[in-house]
Formats: sequence, structure tokens, C-alpha cells
Amino acid sequence: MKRAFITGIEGQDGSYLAELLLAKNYEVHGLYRRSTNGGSPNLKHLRANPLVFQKTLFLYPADLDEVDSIRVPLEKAAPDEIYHLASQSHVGQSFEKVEETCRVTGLGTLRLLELARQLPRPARFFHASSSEIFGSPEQSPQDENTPVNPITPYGCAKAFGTQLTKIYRKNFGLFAVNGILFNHESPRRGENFVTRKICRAVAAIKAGRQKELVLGDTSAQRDWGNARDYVRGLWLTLQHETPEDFVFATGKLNRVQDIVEIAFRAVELDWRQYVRQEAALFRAADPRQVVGNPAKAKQLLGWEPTITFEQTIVEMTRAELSA
Ligand code: NAP
Ligand code: F7E
Repeated sequence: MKRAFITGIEGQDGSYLAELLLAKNYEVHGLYRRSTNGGSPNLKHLRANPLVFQKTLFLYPADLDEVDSIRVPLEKAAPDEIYHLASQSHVGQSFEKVEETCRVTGLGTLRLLELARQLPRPARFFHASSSEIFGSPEQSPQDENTPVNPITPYGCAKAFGTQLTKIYRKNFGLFAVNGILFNHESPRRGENFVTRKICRAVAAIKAGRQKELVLGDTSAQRDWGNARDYVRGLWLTLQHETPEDFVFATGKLNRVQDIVEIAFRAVELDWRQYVRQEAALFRAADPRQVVGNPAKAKQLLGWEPTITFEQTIVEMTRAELSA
């Protein structure tokens, strides 16, 4: 039985990855943020399952800011594979919490790499990097060789972690890889990301509990995939024979406006009656033309996205309606 260690296990990706690994017969050890006290709905079903919880799934409160809170469970888990997913992951908030974002997302990655290097039995290490490391790139689509040039504090913190992951691979011989992840969504997405914000609002408007939906720049474009596809990709990177970085993306651009139209269409309402933009919600800097080329992941890992953008938005809207 393989053992995996996941930071950020209660987040969107952490919870799907835990399910995937348990289904593959792994023993899974995960860190959740101590200050939120294991309150996320994403893992509730696994915590409540007596066949799984404390049998093959073990959870520990921790903070990436406190190295001992990571060291003790990591040494106890003695993992074969480490998936480092914990992060202050909101780009907009990174402008208000610059120092915290760099500490948690940047230095937190350094702390974990250093602990991984000191483990008596080597473990394979995955770092959740981001398309935000590219900033507003001149080359489109982006791939593993696109220059790193972040324009947001979050992107800068991820660039630091990405580069250190490469350094630990090249200089310390760690099997350490970056998955350069483009946006990916699901009903478990945090509520302040644009897809979930829109789908929640549309369901609330349909139910008569909300009157309008206020957004920032609805012309903004992203390469949006589905989280379940992407966690399969993360796992594949650590099964590959050599440690290499991989882009995970769909290669397709859509607008925030497209999310609005799909979600309102799913509940048979006319978006024009409910949506307005507000300048205060526009970001100081917002990457443009961020679209990935996943050819390397397809060629070497056999990875391809299977769930479309439209399917994801409809699934998210329906999940909000039934919640
Ligand atoms: P997420 O839902 O925000 O999950 C991140 C988790 O990290 C949360 O459970 C959070 O706990 C935890 N965390 C935050 N600060 C922490 C701290 N100081 N100590 C310990 N844990 C802490 O993010 P996700 O969407 O699953 O993404 C997974 C990873 O991929 C992240 O590193 C993200 O930056 C990266 N990524 C995501 C995307 C995407 O589109 N989803 C794209 C590119 C890269 P709380 O629940 O208590 O906040
Ligand atoms: O914004 C625009 C916003 O916050 C998407 C994270 O997972 O992906 C994610 O970061 C776009 C941006 O995600 C609103 O300006 C308009 O252009 O959903 P988001 P993000 O910033 O792309 C990257 C790859 C990560 O690594 C991150 O961890 O939508 N937008 N109006 C809005 N965004 C929000 N949140 N709220 C609005 O009202």
C-alpha cells in the first residue's frame, strides 16, 4: 500500500485528490489549516465514513507558517508521495495580503521542500504551480518553456516556489515536479472565485433570495478546466519515470461573460436583468491571454481533459440549486 501526504487536503483539489488516491488503495495523510478547524464541507463525507477515517485517511491540523506542525505528521506518515497543494490561492486577495501570500505560498513551499529533503526515505514531491507565474505573457499559448514573469503577488509567490522546486530537483536530487495549473473549477471551488460566485448567485436569484450579481471585468478571459481532470494529472506526474514539469490546461479561452450566460441559461433566466459590473471589483493587474498548451502532458502522461467548460458550469449551477 502506497502512502501519500497532502497539504491543503480540505481545499478543492486536496479533497478530490484524497478521493482518487483512496480509490487507488493509498493510505492518505493530510494537513488541514488549524485555524479553520477542519470545517470545510469538502471532506465531510470522508470524515463521516468509519471505514475510511482513521483507517486509511488520517488528518492533522497544521499551519504552513509553523514548521513543526508540518514536520511531525510528515515524519509519522513516512510517505511515498507528497502533494503540496496548500496555499493562499486567491489572486485578488493577494494584493491586500501581500506578505501573508508570500509567507504561506512562497516560504511554505520552501519549508516543505526542506523537510522532504531530510526524510530518511525519499518521497516524490509535487508542487501546485500556477499559470499566474507567466503574468501577461507575450507567447500564446503558454507551455513549460514560457518565460516566468509574474504581475501579481500571488504569481510572484508561486514563481518562487516553482523555481525552488526545480532547484531542489537539480541540486539535491529530489524527485520534485511542478504542475503548472491553469484555472480549474468544480462545485467544491472556493466561494470567492468567479465561477462559484456566479453559479451561487444565479441559484440564489432563481430562488428569489438575491436580486443582482455584481462582477468585476466580465470581458476577462481564462483557460478554465475541471478539477477532477486536473487531480488525475497531478497523480500522473508522480508516476512518470523522470521528474519533469507539466502544464495542465485545456488550450481554450472563455470569458467571464460566457460563465454568466451559461449559468443563467441553465436556470432559464435572462442575465441582462440581473448582472452589472463595478469598477471596485476590477483588479489592479489582471493577466491577459492566459491559455495553456498541454501537449507535453498528453504526450508523456497520456493526460487529456475530459470535462468541458460548459459541462462544468452547468454542474456547478445545478449543485448550487440543490444546495
Ligand atoms: P484551495 O481550495 O484554496 O485550497 C488551498 C488549501 O490550503 C485550503 O484548504 C486552505 O485552507 C489551505 N491553506 C491556506 N493557508 C494555509 C496555511 N497557512 N496553512 C495550512 N493550510 C493552508 O485551492 P485549490 O483550488 O484546491 O488549489 C490547490 C492548489 O493549486 C493551490 O496551491 C492553488 O494555489 C493551486 N492552483 C489552483 C488553481 C485552480 O484553478 N484551482 C490553479 C492554479 C494553481 P482553508 O480552507 O482553511 O482556507
Ligand atoms: O478570477 C475576473 C478576474 O478569482 C478569474 C486561482 O485558482 O486561477 C485562479 O485565479 C477572472 C479574473 O481566478 C470577478 O479579474 C471578474 O480575470 O476566479 P478568479 P484567478 O484570479 O484566475 C489561477 C490560475 C490560480 O492559480 C489561482 O489560485 O475573473 N473577475 N469579476 C472576477 N473574479 C472574481 N474572483 N470575482 C469577481 O467578481
